[in-house]
Amino acid sequence: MGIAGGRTQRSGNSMGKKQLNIGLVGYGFMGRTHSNAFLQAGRYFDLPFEPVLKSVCARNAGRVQSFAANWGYESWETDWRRLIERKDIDLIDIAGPNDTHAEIAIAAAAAGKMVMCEKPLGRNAVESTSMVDAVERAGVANMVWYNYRRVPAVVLLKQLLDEGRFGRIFHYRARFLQDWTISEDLPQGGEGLWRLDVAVAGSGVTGDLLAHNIDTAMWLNGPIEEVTAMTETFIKERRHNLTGRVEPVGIDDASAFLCRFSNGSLANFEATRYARGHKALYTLEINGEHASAFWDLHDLHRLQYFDHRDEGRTRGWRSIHITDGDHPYMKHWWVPGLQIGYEHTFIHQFADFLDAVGAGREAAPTFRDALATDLVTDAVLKSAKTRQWESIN
Ligand code: SOE
Repeated sequence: MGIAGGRTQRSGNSMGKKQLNIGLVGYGFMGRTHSNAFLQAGRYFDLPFEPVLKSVCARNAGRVQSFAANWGYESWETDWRRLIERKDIDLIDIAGPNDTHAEIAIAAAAAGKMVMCEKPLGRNAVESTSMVDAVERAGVANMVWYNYRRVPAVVLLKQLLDEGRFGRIFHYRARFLQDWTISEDLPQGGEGLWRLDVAVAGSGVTGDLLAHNIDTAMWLNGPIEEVTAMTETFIKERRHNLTGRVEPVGIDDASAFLCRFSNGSLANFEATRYARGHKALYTLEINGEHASAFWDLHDLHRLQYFDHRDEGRTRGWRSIHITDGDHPYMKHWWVPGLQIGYEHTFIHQFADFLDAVGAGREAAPTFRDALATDLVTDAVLKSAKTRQWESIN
């Protein structure tokens, strides 16, 4: 039969490139999305560095070891301090629960590492400010994983807005609807459920879901000036997984706010984990003088676009299928007509981060950009308490 064999280099694309050694902290849902991005980015994008999955860190030795084996990390650690001390790590990526972000990011920056952090940056703007100070003082590259900025349809919308096609903007509206915490029997705290524990998460849907809506909104439509909000905690007590006791619930289960952007447009935002039937329904709509657009995460490869300047008889909402080579990012993927999904947003974000680092540019959203989002979420939570309009500092 005589089929000849051969040796494989690590990756054709990355041969001869400087290696960039990654140390990941956390191996939950986000640890997996980030690891997939580290593995895939160099296969589809011409990166300035060769990403190397050097080490992964988490407290449970058995599980971190099998995570490392599954994703191809060269080594594993159980103490993040040890990971940061390692001379062979260039980039620390933080994918653990929100209460771990600040301490790890600050220590990583002080050690001169690049830092990437899962959203939200801190549990509140005070914590985030200390993280911004740390990376800026150290002068290290930094970025926060607000991945929905990297959906091709959302990037196309950004391009259309920047080209001025919408004219003056009047309205922006966004929602993030889920239904996974409706049961009273669901405990709070511990692995997988730390999002319900206010001490760990910082807040409920405001920091977890609205933060995404706000990050995208400010990227597309500019700064928010003032907000008025309401929040609700529908289930007031839940058993805590770590103490075994029934304890008060401190997070917001639902959160909605009205706001005014600096460009004069009016907006409303809503997030909840109590919208039965909706699993991760992130929607946004923008209405301008000449055009409107609508996007929906459950149909993420489409942008709905209406342009009033179209000829009257055929004017209507266009459903643009974002799969062509001239659409953002799409030339790196399959052939026109074939879609990509959620995981690709992380791959795009990591490729953009490396490009920026290679070119000596900032990689957005930076820690400072993410702090701007936390200032809005803090104001939303404050306004829900004071029942007053709150301005954003
Ligand atoms: C919560 O369920 C969650 O996983 C968020 O934490 C993510 O940021 C969001 O993208 C999807 O929903």
